[in-house]
Amino acid sequence: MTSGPVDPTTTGAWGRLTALAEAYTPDLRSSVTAEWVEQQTLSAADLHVDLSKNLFDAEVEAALLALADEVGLFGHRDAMFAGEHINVTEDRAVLHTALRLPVDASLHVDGQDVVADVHEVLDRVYAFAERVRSGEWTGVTGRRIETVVNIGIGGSDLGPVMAYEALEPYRQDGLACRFISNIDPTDAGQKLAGLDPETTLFIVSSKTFGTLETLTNARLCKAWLLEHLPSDSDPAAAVAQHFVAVSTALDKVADFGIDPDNAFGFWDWVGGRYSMDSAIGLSLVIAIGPDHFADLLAGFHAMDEHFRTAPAQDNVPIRMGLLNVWYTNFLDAHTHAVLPYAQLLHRFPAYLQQLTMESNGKSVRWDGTAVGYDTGEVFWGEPGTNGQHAFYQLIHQGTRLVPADFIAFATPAYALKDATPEGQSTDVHELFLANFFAQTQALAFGRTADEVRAEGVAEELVAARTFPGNRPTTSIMAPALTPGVLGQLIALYEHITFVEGAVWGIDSFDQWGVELGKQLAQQVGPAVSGDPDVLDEQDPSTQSLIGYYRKQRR
Ligand code: G6Q
Repeated sequence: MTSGPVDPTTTGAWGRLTALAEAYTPDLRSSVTAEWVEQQTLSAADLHVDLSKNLFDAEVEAALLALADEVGLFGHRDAMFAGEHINVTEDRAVLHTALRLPVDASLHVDGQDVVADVHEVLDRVYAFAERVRSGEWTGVTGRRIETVVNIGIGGSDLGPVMAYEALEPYRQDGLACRFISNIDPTDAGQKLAGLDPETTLFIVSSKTFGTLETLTNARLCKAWLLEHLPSDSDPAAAVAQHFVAVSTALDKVADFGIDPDNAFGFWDWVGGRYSMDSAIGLSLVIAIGPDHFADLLAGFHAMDEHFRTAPAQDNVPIRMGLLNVWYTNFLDAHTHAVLPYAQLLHRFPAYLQQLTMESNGKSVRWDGTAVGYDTGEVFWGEPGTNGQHAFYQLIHQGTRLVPADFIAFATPAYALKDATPEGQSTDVHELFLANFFAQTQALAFGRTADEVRAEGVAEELVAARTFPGNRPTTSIMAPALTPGVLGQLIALYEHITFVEGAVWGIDSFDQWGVELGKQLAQQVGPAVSGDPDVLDEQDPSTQSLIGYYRKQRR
């Protein structure tokens, strides 16, 4: 990286977008024509993406694409794929895309053959997973593993949990995963309850192997294991058979007592929140098997290739990322909803919260200069139709603009028929999808006062029952929620996040706020335990809160 980031507000395109936003009066009822829908429906691998019900027109689209060009988005994208150190504040390459390169690809970065390194670890992960799945790998008493417990937090937890839930139909029977992340002792207490130590395998997943939560939970689990195994079990053999680790700090793994032969590495060029397709996915590989995990990686790679090579106008991550910039910086949106019509994706919004908000929650550009514009929307969501009975009211009729992504699949994981009392049989997935289609329709086109009156609604209720419409949505559909499609969806949002960060000129790959949190807890800890000197060093509010805690604690 030779020159500094472009301040996007100094570009010609930014000025044009400002003027276009001032003059823009959306009317989706008239602008969503068949021709517009055809133009604005894009494909990326297996994803079918309809952008037509967003708030933009051809001029806005052209100005957004010009903005991408003027801020150097395309060069920045190519620099990421080539392994340049675009994570400037940590002086690191950003190469999660290398985790899913096929074995015959070629990429050398900082003197290392990255593809060979990735596949060497992947082969070990697959071989280990097969041993667990087949029952060849046993616990110390010779019984096969039935439960895998992943101990990790943040990027070492959210991806594996989300994908484990999403790919439930692909799991091996008789082999379940549990995930311990929180240092709230309730988490370990609940997840260990009912487990048989003889058939439990723990995976300690931590990039740094220095995270307080994970190391504390790992010690709790080790103590629990040794306490509950038959008393004649050899402790060292028990740890060796029941604990493995995933980390970039293999020396610290050995210090913990885990055999380095049972540790799986990755590299500092994989950010935590971008790591679920590295060895951090070990629990998932054991659950769904190497073949399905390979399909997941192929899905990621297909989206990478689309992002890397598709012309900007047809490039789904570029178009969606630029629309998010338009909403954030020109139409004053502050949040972005992701609404999967797929119960199996119930942890997807939580996963995206970390991906997007940890990446783009920054207020200086990568050279340290302050941004003079908003960055990083608040991402949130829940599966439909549950959300419809909760917060959709605000999206339909509230005062705030909430752009939303709706996600649905043509074929369901479970095909169930409902037999009505009248003897009719209904495909429940069609009832479900009818909601998906109807919601984006209602959000876009609303219901005018005249339409409400025509239904015979009393005049004094017409205003409350009128829907303004022009609420923007993107519809993302795919044939089914397969491992490959899940990989495509995750990579889509990784690259949307990249596009937004590139326009804003920020470093989307550091997380100094997270690091601060890790330090602060260590600093306050002794005060909580009653150290008067450390308590004295705290601010008055913290002293008072700790005082309350110490009086109330039973
Ligand atoms: C991710 C973040 C953060 C991280 C966790 C766990 O990008 O840096 O969520 O993943 O703090 O860190 P370790 O994997 O090092 O334990």
